[in-house]
Amino acid sequence: MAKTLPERPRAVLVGVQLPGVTDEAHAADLAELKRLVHTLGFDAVATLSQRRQRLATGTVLGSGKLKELAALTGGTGVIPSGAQGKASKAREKWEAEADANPEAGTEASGDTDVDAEEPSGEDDDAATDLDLEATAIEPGPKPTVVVVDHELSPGQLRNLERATGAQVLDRAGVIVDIFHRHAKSHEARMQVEIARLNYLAPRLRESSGGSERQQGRGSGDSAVELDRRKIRDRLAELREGLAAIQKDQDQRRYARRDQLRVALVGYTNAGKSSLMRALTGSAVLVADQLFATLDTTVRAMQPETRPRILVSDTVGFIQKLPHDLVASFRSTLDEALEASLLLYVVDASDPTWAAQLEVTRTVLREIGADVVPGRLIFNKVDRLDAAAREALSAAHPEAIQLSAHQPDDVAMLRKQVIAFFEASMVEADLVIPYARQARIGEVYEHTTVVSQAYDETGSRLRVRGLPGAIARLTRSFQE
Ligand SMILES: Nc1nc2c(ncn2[C@@H]2O[C@H](COP(=O)(O)OP(=O)(O)OP(=O)(O)O)[C@@H](O)[C@H]2O)c(=O)[nH]1
Ligand SMILES: [Mg+2]
Repeated sequence: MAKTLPERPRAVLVGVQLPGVTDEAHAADLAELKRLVHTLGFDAVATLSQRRQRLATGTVLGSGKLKELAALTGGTGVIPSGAQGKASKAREKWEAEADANPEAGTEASGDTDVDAEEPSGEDDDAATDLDLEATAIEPGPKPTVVVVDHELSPGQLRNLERATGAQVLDRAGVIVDIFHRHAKSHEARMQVEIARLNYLAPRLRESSGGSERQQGRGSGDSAVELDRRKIRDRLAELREGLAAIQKDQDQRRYARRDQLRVALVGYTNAGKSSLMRALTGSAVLVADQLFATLDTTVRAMQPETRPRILVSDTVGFIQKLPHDLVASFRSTLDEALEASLLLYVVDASDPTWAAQLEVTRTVLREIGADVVPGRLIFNKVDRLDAAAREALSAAHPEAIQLSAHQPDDVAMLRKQVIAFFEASMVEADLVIPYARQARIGEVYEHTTVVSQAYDETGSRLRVRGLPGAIARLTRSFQE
């Protein structure tokens, strides 16, 4: 779907293995970052990894490793001290204040700033820095992008850019950019723009052209301040627009409240959209990339049941999802909150599936959706051998194993979903007065009609449905 660009930018990945992070978890983190970077359209041509007690405050990496990184990208490997460094620190301080109080913080001056150069010793303890591997790089032009697997402060980001001469992105920045590219609906685009502006605002700086800088820092800061104000206005505008859309959706959701709803939730790339397609016959996007889906789609399960069962496809999760993004997709996830059944879709062929499931559970717990009944679905078992499948069912006998690509498996899942709803249904009698026969369709929409008889008051229906739906129908026909 994405156009192939003539030349993909080359990127170096940077990761620090902190105490308590196992080799496997660290490697999996970097492998996932590589996929994210690839989804964004870059080629990851080298990975620089270092074991440290903590992230270096100035540049994440120790000075030796930083030089190694700069050698790959053609940078100096040091953070220039002096005017530029000071200005940057001043801005950093000012921005930190502005973050704490968005309405204030224009008057900070650079006079009392310390040098931007990282204090030697403390963060550069050679004894605690271990090179995990020699840096191998694929042959070709010098990489122009550095992607760090940690959240960078605006100051760290700038220091790294100065030292490497490359464009620097952190993990959150990569994810925000992917969301920005993949958002399709008006709503998703607004949500992503809010997250993006929130992410970018503290990272704003004057253009590196130098003209502003020559005019003195004061004018540079006010240019930034102007941009900031624009961002604040735009954010207010977006929030207003979003609130209007969401009101609309709340109404639509309210209209669906009596329907049987099941939501597909899980880590990105687990196969949610594939299952959505298979269960509903809808043409939602399926792609071997991260965050292919950003919009919630709701479709009736096919072949259609009476009453219909609605299936929703939702945005995928990832570890270290930027907080703003989670917040902005909260309304999308309301879909999951309102479902009567959650299908936790797991890519069983991914060795890190358990950690991925934990991430999913954590986010859903945060929005309060953990009280919704759920079933664990091991997808992609076509990639497992018999022994692995057996081990999986021994450890998780309650889970459903399937492949979204296997029609028989999907038919079995459909039956299980129907059985779930059947189990929570009750039988009741509804009397529809002759004067209200025109609305009899509502009964068929929300319940299964077992039998129908007529008497002097109207038609008498024996129905099966969810207790809530039956209560509402009874009330509505009595009024
Ligand atoms: N082998 C195999 N591949 C599968 C299966 N289900 C999905 N896939 C593949 O996995 C990739 C991701 O599938 P999607 O359905 O887009 O995953 P998703 O969970 O919707 O991902 P996001 O929308 O990015 O969160 C695609 O390349 C699918 O073809 C399966 O059962 N077996
Ligand atoms: Mg999807």
